[in-house]
Amino acid sequence: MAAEQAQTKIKKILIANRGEIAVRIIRACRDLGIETVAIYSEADRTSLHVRYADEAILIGPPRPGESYLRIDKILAAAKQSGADAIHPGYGFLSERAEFAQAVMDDGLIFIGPSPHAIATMGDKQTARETVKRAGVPVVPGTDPGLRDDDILAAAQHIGFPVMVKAAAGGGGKGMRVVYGADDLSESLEMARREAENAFGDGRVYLEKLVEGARHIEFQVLADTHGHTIHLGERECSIQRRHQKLVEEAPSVFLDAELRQRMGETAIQAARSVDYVNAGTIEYLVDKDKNYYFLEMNTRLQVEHPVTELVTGLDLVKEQIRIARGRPMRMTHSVLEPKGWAMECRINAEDPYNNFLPAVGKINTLIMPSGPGVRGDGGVYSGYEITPYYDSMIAKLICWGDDRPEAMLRMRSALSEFTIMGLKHNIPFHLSLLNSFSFIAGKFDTKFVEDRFSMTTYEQDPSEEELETAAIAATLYAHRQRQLAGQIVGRNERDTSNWKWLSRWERLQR
Ligand code: MV4
Repeated sequence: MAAEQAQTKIKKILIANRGEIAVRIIRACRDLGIETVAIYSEADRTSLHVRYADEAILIGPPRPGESYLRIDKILAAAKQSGADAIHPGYGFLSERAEFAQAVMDDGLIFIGPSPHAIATMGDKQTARETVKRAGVPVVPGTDPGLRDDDILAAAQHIGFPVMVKAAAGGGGKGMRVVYGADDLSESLEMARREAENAFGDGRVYLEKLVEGARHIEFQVLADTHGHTIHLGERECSIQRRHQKLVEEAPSVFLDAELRQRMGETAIQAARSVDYVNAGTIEYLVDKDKNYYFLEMNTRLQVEHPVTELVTGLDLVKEQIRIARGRPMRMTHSVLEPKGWAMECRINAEDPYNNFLPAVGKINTLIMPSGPGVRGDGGVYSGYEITPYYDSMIAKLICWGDDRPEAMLRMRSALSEFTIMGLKHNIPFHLSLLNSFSFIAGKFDTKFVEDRFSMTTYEQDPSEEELETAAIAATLYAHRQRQLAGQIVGRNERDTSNWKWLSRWERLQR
């Protein structure tokens, strides 16, 4: 996008999305005095985004392919309503270059990056090449399209274990770990076939396997006046099958020096595609704190509120400001995050039954509140959860002065949160917050799948875990003393690790 682009008026925004993110965008528009147009499918007639927008247009049947993914219907709704800009939210069409292009071709403003940036970062291989050229560290590996004997030579040079990845892949699809030369050719064969079936593109390449890694991402923001800044990191390692469950900011794993380096690298990566608007640079960070670029997400993310709570910014308002061609208000890349924020994704799924998605009516919904507690939701008492869309129905985001306070507020808020009528994952979050490893900040992307159980207490934390947990406990006990007379966790009937930790702390003095 040209830096000298004229400032543009935005009076009415069409939100090409549904649920909590559509509601979130409507709220930012209200602050800015911008009118809103919701689109909805037949399954969403009674959804909150429809009720909250100034106008709402029915665009088709429940299935996304017939409604929220229909570019033609969305553009027709924009024309009908006289909207001058479209916000895509996340998911659906948000990372489709042809959608961004079609919006612009119709003379509308796409609130997001250029089609070129979306397309470049959407292909893993071009993304890897582009950021590598800009000096961004990527995992050691090969180019795609090599012959098997060249790949074998490369694997031996890199060292096993290696990972075979699909060039067109992403989000964990078409990946395969190879532990030795004997398994390589068979794995390549299978990966190519899988990639051909899934993406119509069978190109694969190798990377060194990064083991025990954390997933840490940096929020970036860039305007059309040449300013690119980062807003610090989000720790996203608590996930299951590539679905994030908890995110926090900052990450316990980064110190100021590493944060500085990773932040500057994130800015370089964004600049390498002349990025404009809000985006995220995803990194893998290994045990030795080496970091590698993984992907760039060219959209606003689900977990953006944790960054908002530690920076005090409204990222959706910043996105709109940038789309209007206005310069950013904060042009310094050094923005000290304040305190700690944590987000739990509240999903309609059964954590006791392999996280099976749940459908049905929410009979009763009580959202928690209180100091430092934010609930971003798209549902209400009486709302019917259908099988057509994502199982995430709300996000609970808590802020505290430090990590223990953020966790305490989260525990308290989760215990108030009431959803009746269908299965949900609040019990998962409560037991996670009671886990020594989680309290101690000792986890990686394999933690939930490999080492966490909702039904077994971690009775024997390692010395290292105990030590870190004890530091958390010390801060916790300190806060308890500050709040003299106030009873924390009254409703908690179990012998929670938090209580245990505070007893342990008292024994120390
Ligand atoms: C990796 C990796 C280890 N080594 N690449 C998963 C999703 C895709 N975007 C990249 N992914 C990974 N790539 C190398 N060379 C481990 C993962 C990975 C992962 C990454 C981020 C968040 C969660 C993950 C869960 C499993 C595996």
